[in-house]
Amino acid sequence: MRLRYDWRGERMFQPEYEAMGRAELEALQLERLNGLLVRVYENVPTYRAKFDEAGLTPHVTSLADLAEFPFTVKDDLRAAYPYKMFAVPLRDIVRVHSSSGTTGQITVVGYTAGDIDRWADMMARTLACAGATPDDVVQVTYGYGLFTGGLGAHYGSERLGCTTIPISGGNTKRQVQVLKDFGATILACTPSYAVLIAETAAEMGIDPRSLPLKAGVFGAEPWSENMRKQIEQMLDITAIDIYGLSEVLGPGVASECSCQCGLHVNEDHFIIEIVDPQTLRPVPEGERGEVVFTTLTKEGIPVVRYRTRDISRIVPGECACGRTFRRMERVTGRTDDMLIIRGVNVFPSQIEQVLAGIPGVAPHYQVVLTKRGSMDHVEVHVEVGADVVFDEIKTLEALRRRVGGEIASALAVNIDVKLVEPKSIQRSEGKAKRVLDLREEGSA
Ligand code: DLL
Repeated sequence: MRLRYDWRGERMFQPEYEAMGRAELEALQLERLNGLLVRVYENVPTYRAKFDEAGLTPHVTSLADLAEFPFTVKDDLRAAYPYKMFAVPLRDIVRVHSSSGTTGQITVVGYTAGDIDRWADMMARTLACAGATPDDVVQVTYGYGLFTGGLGAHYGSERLGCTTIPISGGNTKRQVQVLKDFGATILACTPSYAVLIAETAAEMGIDPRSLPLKAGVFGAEPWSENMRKQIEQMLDITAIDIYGLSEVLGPGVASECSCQCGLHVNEDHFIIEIVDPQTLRPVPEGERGEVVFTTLTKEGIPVVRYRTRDISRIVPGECACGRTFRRMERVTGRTDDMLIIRGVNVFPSQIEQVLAGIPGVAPHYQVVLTKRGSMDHVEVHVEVGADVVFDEIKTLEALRRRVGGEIASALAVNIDVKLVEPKSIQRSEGKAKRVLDLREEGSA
C-alpha cells in the first residue's frame, strides 16, 4: 500500500498526486481536460449541442480557456433523466446512484468500473486525511443505497485497508452498541447524526467520550465551526469536514486534513472554479462565490463546469500538511438555502454557528418560515439544553434574549427566537432539515 508519513504523522494515501508540484499538476489537468472535452462532445448530445451553439471546438490550449465553455446545471441532468447524459453505453455502467431530489425531480448518475476505482482512491485519501490507517475500524453510518454516502465511504475504507462496518444509518442505540463493542475508531456520518449518536450514548448510560472513536469524517450537509467544536468535545475526537455531491462524484471531492483549515480538492480529478452566481464571471482569487466543478476523469457521467449552487471560496496559501491541492473553505450553504431576511443574506449554518457557542441551548434548531399577511416571517426554533429547567420563565426569557441578541450582533439582523423543549425538534439520521418552510400552507 502506498502510504507515506507527512506532517503530524497523518499519512497521505497517494502522495504522488496529493503532493504534486503545481506546474506538473496543471499539465496533467490540461491533458485530462482535453480528453474530457472530446469525450463529452462525441458521446453526449447535450454537450455537443451546447458547444456547437457557443461555436466552440472541444479543445483548449490553456486551463484558462475552460472559462469560455458553457455551464452545466441541474436542469440539464433533469432533462436528460435517467441516462441521456451518460457518456458511455449502459453496458459499461456498473453502478447508479441518484441525488435525493429535495429540490425537485431526482437525477441519476452512472459509474464505470474505472469510476468506482478512482472514487475508492479518493475516499481512501479522505479517510487518510482523518488519520485513518489499516489499523482503524471505520463505522459507515452514512446511508447505503441510492445516496452516495454509504457505498462511497465503504469502498474508500476498504481501499485504505481499514476494517469496515457497513451499518448504514438508523437504529441509533444499535449504532452506539456497535461503536462500543466492535471498537470503531472512525465514524462516518452526517454531523447532525454524530450529535444524536453522542446524545443517545449518554442516555444509554455510556459516556460518549469513553467510546474508542478517535476521528469522524462528517459531511453531506453544512455545519459550523462551533458545531465542530461541540462534536469534538462530546465524542473526544477530531472531526473532519468532507464534501462532495452526486453529480460530481459523491463524497471524496474534497476533504479537510488534520490542519482543519479548508478542504483539499482532489485537483487531479476535478477543476474547481468559483464564480459570481449573478454575473457567472470568476471571482477574484480568495473571494466567495458559487462553486463550479469540471470532472477530469469521470467516464460514466462527466460534467463540464457544473454549477453546484454551493457557496465557498479558495483558501489562499499553502497547507502545512504537505498536500499541494488547493483548499476550499467549508461550504456555508447553498444559494437555494439562503434566506433573505430584511435584506440581509443569511445561511442557516451562520445561525448554527451562533447557537452552538451559547451555553444552555442544545445543538438542535430549525428555521421556520411562515406568512404573516403578505409578509414572510422567519423564526428560529431552538431547543434548550437538558440541564435548563423549562418551566423557569425568567431563566428562559433571559436565554431567549441572549440568543436573539447574539444572532443580531453576529448577523446584523433581528430574528425572532422561540425556545422549545428538549427533543421537540425532529432528529435526522441523514441530512438534517434545518429550514421548515410553512409558507405554502399559509400558516400565521
Ligand atoms: O451529500 C455526498 C456526500 C456524502 C458528501 C457523504 C459528504 C459525505 P448529495 O446528496 O448529492 O451528495 O448532496 C450534495 O450536499 O451540493 C452540498 O450542498 C451538501 N454538502 C455535501 N457535503 C457538504 C459539506 C452528498 N461538507 C450537497 N458541507 C452538496 C456543506 C455539504 N454542505
